[in-house]
This record gives sequence, structure tokens and C-alpha cells, in this order.
Amino acid sequence: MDDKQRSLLLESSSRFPPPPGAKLSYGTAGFRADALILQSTVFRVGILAALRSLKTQSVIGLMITASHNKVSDNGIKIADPCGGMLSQDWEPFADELANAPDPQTLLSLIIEFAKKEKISFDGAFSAEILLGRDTRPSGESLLEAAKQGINSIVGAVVHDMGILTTPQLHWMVRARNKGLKATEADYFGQLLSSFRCIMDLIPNERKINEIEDRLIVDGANGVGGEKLEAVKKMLSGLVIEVLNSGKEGGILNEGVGADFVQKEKVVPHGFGSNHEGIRCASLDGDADRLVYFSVPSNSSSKIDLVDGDKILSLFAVFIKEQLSILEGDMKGNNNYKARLGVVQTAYANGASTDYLKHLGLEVVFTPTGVKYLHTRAAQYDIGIYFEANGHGTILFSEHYLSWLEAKNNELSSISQGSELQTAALRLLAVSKLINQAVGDALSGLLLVEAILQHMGWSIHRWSELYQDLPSRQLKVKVVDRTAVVTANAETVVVRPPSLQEAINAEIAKYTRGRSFIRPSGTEDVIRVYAEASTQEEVDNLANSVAELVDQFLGGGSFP
Ligand code: G16
Repeated sequence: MDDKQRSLLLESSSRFPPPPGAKLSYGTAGFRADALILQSTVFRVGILAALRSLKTQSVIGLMITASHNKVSDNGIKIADPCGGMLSQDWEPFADELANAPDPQTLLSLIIEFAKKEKISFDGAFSAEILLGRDTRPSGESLLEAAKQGINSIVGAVVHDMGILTTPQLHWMVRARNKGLKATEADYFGQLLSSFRCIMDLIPNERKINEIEDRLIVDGANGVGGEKLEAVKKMLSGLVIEVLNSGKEGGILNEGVGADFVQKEKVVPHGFGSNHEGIRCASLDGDADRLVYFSVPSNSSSKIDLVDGDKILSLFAVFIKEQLSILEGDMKGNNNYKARLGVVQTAYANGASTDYLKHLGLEVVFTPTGVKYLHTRAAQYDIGIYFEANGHGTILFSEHYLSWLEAKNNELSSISQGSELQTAALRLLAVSKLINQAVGDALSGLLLVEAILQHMGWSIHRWSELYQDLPSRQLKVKVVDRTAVVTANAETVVVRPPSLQEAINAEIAKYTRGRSFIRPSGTEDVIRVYAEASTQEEVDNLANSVAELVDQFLGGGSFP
């Protein structure tokens, strides 16, 4: 590193001192905290993104968002060259960078890390970063901090992509690195054409059904609602009404959005008895999560939740149907049996796992966080991953996509329009519609809608795929959430000692009881999950486990 680069880093970082007394750590999906203390962190992540770009000689993405968190929080997510989350082996460096106490320490860390990673500052490659933000008021000034961080690396180029959903930014990074066009119009164009393709391939006999073509979407008062308004203008065959689009003056994620709906299992603001029986969906603050729900008659505010597990199950049924058509006829020359796998976390409702296994699928578990699920799903030809909270997607391996393309070409010449070719075309369209970089509420929603039409299923028919076990989620505020250490995909507490034994003793009191705790990586709380055979039992179990967390970790309160 030459003197010019050193002095640029020293000078710029002196303008972004870290907040006194705050320790920030790279969590489930990047850094997240009260927006007031994030200037220096975001500036430093700007530097990190430029270094990552130099290292990989690729475009990197930075998204200013705190997703489902309250509006006064903000955060930053990093998109790697493939569009996925930052490679986990860089997370410790991200932590060190964020917490370096002064410019000189920061510079030393960068020099040492660049040496270790063999990052060259010779100017042969210029770092290039795509920058986006959600609708939070703090986003504008944090975006400026990120720009200054990026510009602290000589020659770095920043493209401000404006207000986007997180998955749009990840999609753009992936597209750019594949040499494809990557504007918002290209993103919408790909979504709409692949949606149309799946809709056009619905067999005629299935087109007669009772599905209402109206969908009501809760936009969480965030960016997703805004973008969906744009999508719906270009859509045909589906009528979408967006509530909580942010234009009505509601507050982001307050009493609205996928996180609220999935955790509380009540209607979001703006929904009520006038929506009884209608198919409804809810997006989260940066539109990377999606859940569906319906309002039962005379329900007060309760909903029938169709969560990420059921979206996964719907996708699995559809993919499996196409694979059995394709693999049912192995007479051609070019045959191949795809390896299909499903990835869940400990939050997956036990009934969903039973259902998926009953379908004959391979189901594996990872800790919470898309970074884990995505990596695991990428090991299959087709990997479907979903968290119960609605974050997930379907990944197709390059190898399998090449096979599908070849099969489609072969079938075009020998049996154009056959059921076999249609199945291949459907899978190819799904691979274009569903975001290959990260979970995406907008593309997920269009795929759900296309599959429901294909199956001829109402939301009620879909919801009846299996009956969820009653579950409850709570959060407990403790003095130091890092005191909890878990193992086995977060199902067992290994620290503090004896806490797991105490939880086991509570679980043993209930039929089909299951419970686990884990520190959140996006909020300063311990999360408690419980499942049992009745709602009363599960509420008791969750409350007793929350009490145990309080006893063992002290200072508990239940936000
Ligand atoms: C992020 C992650 C998700 C995770 C969620 C909650 O979502 O991308 O994988 O499930 O945080 O994580 P935790 O329980 O550790 O707080 P989002 O939508 O908030 O970015």
C-alpha cells in the first residue's frame, strides 16, 4: 500500500470516530443497531466492500437496511459476487474493522489483512460497489457514510442504485458479475416474463377453478409495498391490492409486516373483517421475507397463518411434480435424476418437517440465517430453503440448469409441446423467476401465485397441506445475550451450564413438547421458541422457558 492510500484512509477515517462504549458485531445478516450509532460502522463496511471487490475482482453490493427491525434502527448487509451474503471467513475481519478504536489501528488492521489475503492496491483493478437503501429516514446519511468509506480506497467506483428492496440489490450484483444487464427494469422484466411463462404453461383442464384472482398485500410501510405497486401495473392475470405501502403515513414495521404477522399471528394494521376469506400476504421491511395469511370469519384479530414452512411445502410439491414428469420417462438419450433437497432451521414447525419427509424429501437443518441455509441448499441440484419467518428461495445448480436446457432443446426437436417438455420449461422458468441470490418476497409472491393457479388451489386448500403444531415465540431482554452459546443447529444450549437440563425438564411436562433458545443476531434479545400439542400448553411452555432465561441470565424483561 502506497503513502497516498495510507493517508487517504487515515484522513477519511478520522471523520468517522466509533461510538464511545459501543461494541458492534456482525450478526445474522450484517451489522444492525440504533441508526444514531452506525455512521462509523457503515463507513468502515464501505472500506471492507471495496477490499472485497479488489480481492474477488468483482462487483460487490452494500444495502443499508435493518429489515424487520423498528424504524429507528438501521444496518448494513453485504452482497458477495454471487449475490449471496458476505463469505463467512471475512466476518471476523468485519468485526475487527467495526470496533477499531482509532484511525491508526484501523489502518494497521487493513494493511495486515490485505497482506494476508494478498489484496493488491496496484490499480490494475478498480473496486466497484453497488449501493442501495430501504426507505428508513436514516438511510440517506448512512449511504453517504458508506460512499465515503468506499472512496477511501483509491480508484474505487460507487454506483448509487437508490431505494431498492434488499433482494433487488443482491440480484443486481449477481447479474453484473455474470455480465448481464442489471437495472431495476431488467429485474422487473425477468420476473414478469418468467411469471407469464409459468402461467401460460398451466394445462387447460386446470384453468377451471374457484381461485379468486385478487390478492391483498401488506407492504409493511416499506420499500416492498412501493415496488409491488410498480410490478402490479405491468402484471396481467392477477389483481394485487397493496395496503401499508408507506404512502398512507403508517410507520415501517409497526403493527405491520411479515415479522409482526408471523410472530403475533394477528392481522396487520389496515386488515380486518372486510378481508375475511381473501388471500392475503405480508412482506417485511426490506422485502426479503414473505408470509401469507387469511382472516377467518368471526376471528376478532386472529389469522390463519401460512408461513415460510408452507411456502416451502408448496414449492416442494410443485417441483416434485415437474421432476416426476421429467424423470417418469427415461427413454430418451439424455437422462438425469436430479438431487432435490430441503433446508430448514429449528424454527420449522414439526408438522412441516413430517410432511416434507412424508413426501420422500431429504430434509436437513442449519442454524438461523440465510447465510447458512443458502450455502447448504447450494449443495443440491435443486435446493429449496425457507425459514419459518418467510425468508427463502429455490436454488438451481449450474450443472442442473445446463442439463435442463439441453433436455429442453432435445425435446423441442422430438416432442415439441409435450408434457415432458412443458415440465422442463416450467423448471427453467422457476429458475428465472425465483431469486438465485437470496430470499425475495416479490419473486416468491409471484411464484406462489403462479403455483396456486397451476394447482387450482385456494389459500385454504394450500393451508390444509398439513396442520401446524401450536407454537409460540417470545423474546427476553437480558444483560448480555452473548452469554448464551448453542450447538446442534441451535437446538441445545451449551452455555450457561445446566440451562439446557432445566429446559428439558420443562419440555418433558408436555405432549409433543419442543423448545429452544438462542441469542438473536439482529436484535438485543434472547429468542424463545416452543411447540406443543395445544395452544394453552405451548404458551405455558414458552413462558416457563422464558422465566428460566431470566433466572439464568439475569435482568430479564419481556419486550
Ligand atoms: C435476518 C436473516 C434471517 C433471520 C432473521 C432473524 O432477516 O436474514 O435469516 O431469520 O434475520 O434473525 P435473528 O433471529 O438472529 O434475529 P432480516 O429479514 O431481518 O434481514
